[in-house]
Order: sequence, then structure tokens, then C-alpha cells
Amino acid sequence: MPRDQNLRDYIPGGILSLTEPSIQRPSAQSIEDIIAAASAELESIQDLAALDQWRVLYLGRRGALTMVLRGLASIEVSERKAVGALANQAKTTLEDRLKERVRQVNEESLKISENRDRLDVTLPGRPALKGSLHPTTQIVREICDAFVAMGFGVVEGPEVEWDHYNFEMLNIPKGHPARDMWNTLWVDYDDPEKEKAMLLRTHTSPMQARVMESREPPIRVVVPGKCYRYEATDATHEWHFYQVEGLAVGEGITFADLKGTLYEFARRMFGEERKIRFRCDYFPFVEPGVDMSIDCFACQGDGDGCRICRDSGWIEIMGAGMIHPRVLEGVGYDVEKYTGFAFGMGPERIAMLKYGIDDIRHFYANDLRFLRQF
Ligand code: FA5
Repeated sequence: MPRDQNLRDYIPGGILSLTEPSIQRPSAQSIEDIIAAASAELESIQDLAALDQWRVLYLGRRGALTMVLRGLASIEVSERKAVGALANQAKTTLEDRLKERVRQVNEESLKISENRDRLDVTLPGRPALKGSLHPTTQIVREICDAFVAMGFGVVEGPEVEWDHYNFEMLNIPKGHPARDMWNTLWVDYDDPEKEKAMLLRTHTSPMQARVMESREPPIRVVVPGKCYRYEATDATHEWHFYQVEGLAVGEGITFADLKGTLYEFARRMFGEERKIRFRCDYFPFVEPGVDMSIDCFACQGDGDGCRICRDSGWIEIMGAGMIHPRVLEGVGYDVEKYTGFAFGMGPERIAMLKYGIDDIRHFYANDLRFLRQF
């Protein structure tokens, strides 16, 4: 880019004749003209780069004033002294004005950056991003609170479990057809039949034996925790989900206690108006065994064509029953003295009922639009 064109960007109305300097035949008038033009331009310059261009243009080696000084030799000796003094004076004047302008430009740019960076404490703050508890965590806590209010304690157990506690101690020996009910994710997949096979627990029931082994009746505990099953997912089935196990053991505990406890729980969770159904069910570690269902929130129990309850009008939320004497014997309890009940429920299914969620897969899809509603 030619030098003068560059300069015109910086200096509006710059003196184009000065961009191709040549040795001038100096006079007092030409020096006055240079001072006037240079001073006017100097005032309009706003940045240091343009000021340097200005310096080169007027005071540089081939600048306008330098050319005047070089031209002194071409004028009459009689005029030379006065014009020379004037030219030197002009040089000092322009140098001083340049210095002053540089100071001003520096000061102005400092002020601009100070204003830009200043912290305005009166501005409203940016709202902090707030997280919230996952809906499963909220419902697990709500379930536990309902049982704590009825005198139960809360304990937790391992998610990676031995076959021994997940099956054997629950009256489900190797080869027992009931093992098919829990599609197991084996950790020791090579040999699930070996003596101490390890798995991801398929339910929270292994904690029944672990708790009973570690303490004497009376026992009243709930056990919240995560479970895993190797199964296809649909609107009501996940391959990883939570359960809350319940266990009560003591003298003289009957099936009426089990029903009373679960009715009270359902009343607290769902209100008086929700319908509850107990049906006979089979779990090898309880006798008798039941499942407990709530009328479907989606079709209000009609069932007809409902994909949530699969036409039944009911959604099963837990299995329950009186603890099988073999389980009590297995942990060394006196079965003549002690009886008890146990139950295991799915918190996600309970949250679905409570909040009208139509698909269990929403819980773990990490979609914030879903999660932020809770
Ligand atoms: C059991 O797991 C028994 N351990 C429950 C039990 C405990 C019975 C104590 C008797 C005494 P079941 O497989 O039905 O049972 O599961 C219990 C509850 O867990 C179900 O009612 C349901 O609410 C929930 N659940 C089961 N499978 C899934 C799944 N794939 N996805 C989400 N929730 C599930």
C-alpha cells in the first residue's frame, strides 16, 4: 500500500503535496504554512501509530521541515540566518507539540480502558445456576421418610453382591427355576455356577440376610439402593433401577402387620383416594407372597388400550410377604420364636404414579427438560 494512502486513513485531509517530499526553497511563509498544516493535523490524530506517521511526515529524515532546513543553502546569505532560525524554531515547536499530543493520546486511551474495566457494583448480579436432586433421589427419600415415621431405620448394602446373598440365602439354590425370574448380570460370567460367583445385585433382598446376620430381632429397616437386570427396556422396565427393601422381624408379627404397614405407606404416598390391590405372588423367600399394585394413573384403572398398565388397569409397585422359615433358619434365628415380613418396591414406578410420568426411561436419559421439572 502506498505511503500516502496509508496516511490518509490516519489524517483526514492530510497534505498530499508533502507525501512526495523534495528539497524546498525555504521562506518564512512556507515555514508558517508547514507549522499551520502540521498543527491542525496533529489535533485530529487519535492514536500512537498515526502520531508516528505524522512525525515521519514532518520531522523525519525526508520530512517536510527537514527538507526546508536542507534547502537553506539555496537562499540568499542575508536571509539564510533569519529563515534558518525560524526553521529551527519550527522544528522545536513541532517536536514539543508532538510530545504533548502523545501524552494526551496516552492519557485518553488510559481513561477509556479504565472506564471499560471498571467494576460496576450497582449492576444486578448474574443468577447462579442451581442444581436439584434427581427425581429418583427425591422419591427414595420420601419413601424412606414414610417408613422412618413408622419406626423403621435406614441401611444400605453393596451393589456388587455374592450369589450367596442374592440367591442362596433367599432360598433360591443353584438350579432353582426361580433364578430365571432375575435376569442376572454376572461379574464372574465365565462360571456363574462356581461356589462364590459375583454379580450385580438383581434386587435389594440380599440385604435381608446381611441385616439379620448382623443383629438380633426386633428389626425394622428399609434398604434403598440400585439394582441391575439383564432385560429389555420398555415404558415400565429399565435395566438399572432402584428398589427400597423393607424388613421387619420380631415376636408375633403377622400378615395383618404387613398389610397395615403397606396400607399406611400407600396412604402417605398417594393419598386416601388411590386404590390398592394385593394379589398372591411367588417369591421363594416369602410364604405367603403377594404383589401390591396401585390403580393406573394414566387410564384411572380402566385399562382399555393403556400402554402404561398394559390393559390391566393396575401398576405393580412391589412384592412382599412373610419371611420364609428357611431364610430365618439360614441366619440362625429361632423360627418358633420369630416371624417377620419383607417387601421390595420400585421407586421409579412410584414416581411415575405420583407425577404421571409415562415412561421409566426418562429417568436416566439425562434430558434436562425432564429433570428440571422436579
Ligand atoms: C423383587 O425384586 C423382590 N426382591 C421383591 C420382594 C422383596 C418380594 C421382599 C418379597 C419380599 P420384583 O422383581 O417383582 O421383586 O421387583 C420388585 C419391584 O421392583 C417391582 O414391583 C417394580 O416396582 C420394581 N422393578 C422390578 N423390575 C424393574 C425394572 N426392570 N425396572 C424398574 N423397576 C423394576
